[in-house]
Amino acid sequence: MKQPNIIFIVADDLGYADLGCYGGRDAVFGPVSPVLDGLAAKGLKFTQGYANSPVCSPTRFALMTARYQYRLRGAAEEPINSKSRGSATLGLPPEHPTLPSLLRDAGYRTALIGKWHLGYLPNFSPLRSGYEEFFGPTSGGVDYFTHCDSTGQHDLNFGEQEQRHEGYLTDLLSHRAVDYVNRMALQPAPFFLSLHYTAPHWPWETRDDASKAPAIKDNLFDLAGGNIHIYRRMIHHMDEGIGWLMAALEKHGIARNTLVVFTSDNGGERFSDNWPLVGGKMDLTEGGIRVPWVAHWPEMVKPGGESTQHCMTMDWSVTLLDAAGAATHPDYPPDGVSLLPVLRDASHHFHRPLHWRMNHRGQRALRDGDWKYLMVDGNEYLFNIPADERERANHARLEPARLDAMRAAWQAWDATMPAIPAGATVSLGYSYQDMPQR
Ligand SMILES: [Ca+2]
Repeated sequence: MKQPNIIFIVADDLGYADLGCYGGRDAVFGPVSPVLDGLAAKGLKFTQGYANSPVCSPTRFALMTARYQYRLRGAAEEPINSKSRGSATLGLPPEHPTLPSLLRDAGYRTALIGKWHLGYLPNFSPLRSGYEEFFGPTSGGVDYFTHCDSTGQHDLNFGEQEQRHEGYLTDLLSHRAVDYVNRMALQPAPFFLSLHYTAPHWPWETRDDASKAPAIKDNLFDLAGGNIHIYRRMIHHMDEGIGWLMAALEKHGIARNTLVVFTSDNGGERFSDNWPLVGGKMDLTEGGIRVPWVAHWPEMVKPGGESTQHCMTMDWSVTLLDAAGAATHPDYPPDGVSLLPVLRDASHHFHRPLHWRMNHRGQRALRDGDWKYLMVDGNEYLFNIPADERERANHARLEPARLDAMRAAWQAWDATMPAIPAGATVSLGYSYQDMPQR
């Protein structure tokens, strides 16, 4: 079969139920995500898919390397923050094979349009890690209009050069993605486009909120701003852009053999809807890690499918390589497992234990079959996820043998990973003092 084009779309801090197709409510203006809902209806939707981490940059390390992020020092930052500027260690090492470098070596044209968040110049950049083109911010969050990061530094780049543009970032990224498809459609080689939106990450600005930018400039966490209406509109702007992108694929007659995958890098933040899950960004409860996974690929994926296959970000990296017929690097064997059999047949299932750990609050988690072992602040929990997705009914005392077995399994996995390094940082945007918790 001809190698498919691949478009991998990542939303930033989008929660499990923010999209209509995952049970999200309509906004006052109507459906929040009609384009993505349509892709799910015409493609395959995963209901038990996870992010490799409940926070930005660690998940992105896993996406790029197809391995547990704990293997790399930079991924121990929760997340990489602006103090990492100039660091020679806190980033994705250029010599490490990556999803884009392996696809490029298999004949693909490659581009990252959107957020990088895997280390700063002069040591790290998308162009040094397999992308031929890059347009976007390199830090964890920027204002949608000034394109400045939390330190006030302008952070919109073309390749390795700073480049200033007028406009709302979500739209700039969407237009640039359409332009990329228009250019690549004329070439014989297949393409791999990573479209990593910053939406719907703070600050809370819609396309019509340019006047808010000056006040937000020194507080990108935007603790006095936002509401669910603004938040839903931000998602809608991204959804519109994905609609423009799909229209470009149709116009060039290449939609049929283009694999489009959509997900989020971690669970939802303060305005997101994670129902019925508990917790959010930074948490290993389901709300922090369970995310939407939609795959649209008419050539391969039958419409209307739904899969309960357990999977996490790095599995998708392997899946894309598998779909492209690209090899992994023998010195860097993947921890991820290909989901291509599930894309071919939504009823296909395989056993897939998934592990996480966080420096923040000493969190540990193992999802194995129906069960989940969780540790937070030294407290242990055992949940039957299909029966209790909300993780309120703790079986730890009821089933000590299962608890012991799952703890031992987590520890056996952890022993295969480097320890959390001394000096690894945890960065929180706000605390209980800023916002009441449940
Ligand atoms: Ca994020």
